[in-house]
Amino acid sequence: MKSTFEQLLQARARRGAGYLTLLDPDRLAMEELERRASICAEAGADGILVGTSLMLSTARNAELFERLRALVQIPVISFPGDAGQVVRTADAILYLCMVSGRNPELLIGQQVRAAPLLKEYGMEVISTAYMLVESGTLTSTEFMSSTRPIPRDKDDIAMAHALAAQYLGMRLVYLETGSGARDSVPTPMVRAVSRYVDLPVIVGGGIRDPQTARDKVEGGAAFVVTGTAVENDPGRLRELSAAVHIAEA
Ligand code: 1GP
Repeated sequence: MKSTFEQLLQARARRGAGYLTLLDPDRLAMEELERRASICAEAGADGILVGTSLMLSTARNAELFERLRALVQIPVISFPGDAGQVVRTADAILYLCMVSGRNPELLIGQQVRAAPLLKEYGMEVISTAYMLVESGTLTSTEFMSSTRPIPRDKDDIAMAHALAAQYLGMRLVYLETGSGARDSVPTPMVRAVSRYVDLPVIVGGGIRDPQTARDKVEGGAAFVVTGTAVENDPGRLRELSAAVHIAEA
């Protein structure tokens, strides 16, 4: 049985890049979240992330993972805003370290709280360098993390953070402008970081149309994430998926 990380890397190798969709456990009714997850899977997503900057209900969160795993064949992966979102019912967890910021709680504090639980649950842990980039608006991610994002035109800063993460042994770099962001991560920054480090780069935040998604892949993104589009425009997910899966075009 392949690990979730291996499945994701295989999807990327086979399809040119991987497409991940994000569900916020609090934003929609449970049945609607299930419906959206099915649409994501049918549209060709390679995995579903579940998480939020500020979670309103732990019980709903745990139930959602169980329900989605029973419903779809693709991995259902925890993308937690903090240790309170850790569940035993995920296929894997993106173990996020917010390397772009200097908030010790998000660099090591929350990870220490989560670690014993993850061991107890036997969870697959995917160590991920989470990097917040200026988005044009104040996103929940920026507000809740109490960190400053990387300036949009400072590719060198992004590159150095990503390389530090690689040397620290992390396995993924996540370039993020935040859910609902006005602007996505600049493609030149995606390109600069992807070329500079050996780690696969995930890009998310503010990606609402196929052309923008394709731009990130052409810039070197290994995975593209959309969240708001799943909520607001589920009819578009097939197009988004096709745009990301560049090897299938
Ligand atoms: C996940 O922030 C993304 O990293 C999702 O962003 O909701 O803007 O697609 P959107």
